[in-house]
Amino acid sequence: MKKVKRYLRGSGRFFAFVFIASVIWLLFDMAALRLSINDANSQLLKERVIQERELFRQKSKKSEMIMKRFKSPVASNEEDEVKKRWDEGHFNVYLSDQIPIDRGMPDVRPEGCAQKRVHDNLPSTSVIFCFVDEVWSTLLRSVHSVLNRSPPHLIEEIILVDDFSTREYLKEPLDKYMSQFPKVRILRLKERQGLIRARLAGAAVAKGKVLTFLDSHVECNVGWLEPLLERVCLDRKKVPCPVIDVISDKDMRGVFKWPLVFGWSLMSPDCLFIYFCFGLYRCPVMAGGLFSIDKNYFFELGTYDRGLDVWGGENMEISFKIWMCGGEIEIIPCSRVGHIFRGQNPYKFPKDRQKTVERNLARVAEVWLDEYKDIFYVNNLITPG
Ligand SMILES: [Mn+2]
Repeated sequence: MKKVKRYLRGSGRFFAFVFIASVIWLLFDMAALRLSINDANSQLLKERVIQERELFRQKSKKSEMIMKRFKSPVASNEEDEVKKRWDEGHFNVYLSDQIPIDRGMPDVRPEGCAQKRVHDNLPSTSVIFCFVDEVWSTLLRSVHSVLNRSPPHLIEEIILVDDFSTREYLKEPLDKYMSQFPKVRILRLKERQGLIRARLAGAAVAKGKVLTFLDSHVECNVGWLEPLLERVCLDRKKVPCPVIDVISDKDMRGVFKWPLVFGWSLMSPDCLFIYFCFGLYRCPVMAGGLFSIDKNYFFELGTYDRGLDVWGGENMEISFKIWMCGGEIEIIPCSRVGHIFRGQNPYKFPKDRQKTVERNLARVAEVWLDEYKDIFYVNNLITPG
């Protein structure tokens, strides 16, 4: 006892006080966290997972039959049709049109995601899809996957930004089709703006507390939204991205290579450490197509650079801004969104594609890379200015 008392003299007393205060603080924190997690929401998600499995069982048969037919040698007339329609979207449009727009999907989340509890006070989000001349069936499948696989109270609205499409079915027929869904709004741009400014037009009218940007040729899987919103809810400067299925998610994270080209790379040991502790990957840069961000934080960052044209470099720009302005980019393994990867951009660039992308990248390098911009120019072989 005397020994203990000796330790509690002088600075020992101070450390004992700090220790006890920290323990009490930790207990309070844990109690608060426990209170903020509501069983009702977790129950809701569990029920949806069961429904999804049932839907998958019922609807996947048809999709599987169609897919199987395409894996085996298809009839020559079908092959002709596939080729004929390929250029409409630079993927198998003929096949896409035959697959149900609300097909079931297997739950591909890692084990443990289904058991995770969901926060009670998640913010609602505006989901923003930008498109130009998107294929009808893929656009609809993207929208239906959000409507069917998100808790309605977390979806403030779905904003479809039409970047001056030319295809007739994307005009009145699309308006008519979407009028059945009160949460879906269509925003028509008066002239071609490109992905970057189209996203900004969507963000400008969005009402949700969080913005979720998605490509218009995706399929969201069960439970995709909650883990993204949870990260933003915990820290408004976190910018979570779902795992983009098709790409191996096991050990990959987004990185950039010179000259500012996006790629996937194996995780370094420090990243693996974070993954094992927190169940998420931190990335230097995002792929760009799919992410959630707190709306106010997006505007605080100065949104995207409006001077970037059409497509290219915007993912680098927003990523550098996020990391350099106190934020973090994370990939959340429990959130899964499938995406059609196409060999090339299916739409036209108003000017030369390569020049547009190069100009965008140079702009990003000039603004954000300081002395490292030289590495960019050396690798890109374009002259500054
Ligand atoms: Mn895409």
